[in-house]
Amino acid sequence: MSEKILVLGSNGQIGTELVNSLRKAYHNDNVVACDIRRPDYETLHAGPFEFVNVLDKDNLKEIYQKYQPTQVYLLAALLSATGEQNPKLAWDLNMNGLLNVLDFSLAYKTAKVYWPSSIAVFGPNSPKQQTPQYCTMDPNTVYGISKLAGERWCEYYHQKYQLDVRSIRYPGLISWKAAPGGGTTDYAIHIFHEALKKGSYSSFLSEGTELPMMYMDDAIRGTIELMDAPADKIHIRSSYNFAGLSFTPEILAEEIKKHIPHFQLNYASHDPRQAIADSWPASIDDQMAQRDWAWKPEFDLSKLTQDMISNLRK
Ligand code: AKB
Repeated sequence: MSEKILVLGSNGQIGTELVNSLRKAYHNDNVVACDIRRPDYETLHAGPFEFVNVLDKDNLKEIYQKYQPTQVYLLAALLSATGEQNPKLAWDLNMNGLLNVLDFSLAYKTAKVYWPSSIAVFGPNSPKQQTPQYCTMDPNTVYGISKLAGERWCEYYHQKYQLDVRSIRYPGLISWKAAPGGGTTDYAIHIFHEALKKGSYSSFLSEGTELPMMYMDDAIRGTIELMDAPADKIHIRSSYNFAGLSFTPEILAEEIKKHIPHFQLNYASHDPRQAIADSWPASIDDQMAQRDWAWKPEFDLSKLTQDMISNLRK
């Protein structure tokens, strides 16, 4: 069967790279980039693009009718830091966007749906180190609350209606192609840009703040591997824990210094993102992703740093 894939929220940090990878795998014409904003020139001219607002049911219906998608990736969301600035909008977009897509995917018999969750589903009472798949979850950001509720909806649609919906709890994603979208982990991207531009960076997260992170190449490969896995291997229909590496700002700075010896890291005081980071895990136990679909990251800190710096220098 030939695939027709919709990527909703295609202009963001993940969407930009996911569309490229899916177009390589499934041919440009079969992957429809969809966003409320016009994409960059390359994405726009490489394959189909549609203006889509996931909160507009008429708009979504038109797109499902036109393309009859076999796979839908829903990436449109407000992240942790921007979500705190506009909690009601974050809830509306993250929750009603998901419910709309789950409903239309059922109605139009979409074979597979992908929706990202996040380490933000964990909270201050979740275990900090090697946070397991199942444990206390008490998120205290609207983003985390919407992701946890979304996970429950995904499992519900799978159990009640047999919708093949799959999901990953992303850690902070590090990439150079597209700008990050208002998250708590964004310091780990800004630091590279500022190191190259100014030779110094003032981190909004404090020394010792250890968070789970992953290079975008690993995240995209893992996402496509999960979507390609046979349905009977997918035992978790809420969302999979998914690990790459963990580091603190000072550990990352030491690695950057190997390439930019004069680089200096400073710390800004009193940033609201610190409280969010403090409520999140430091590292993640992803043994279920390893077991079910053979997940294995390829980028350690040294490889990630080298790749970021060489690409940003170009
Ligand atoms: C954020 O910081 O909000 C995101 C995430 C971890 O989901 N990068």
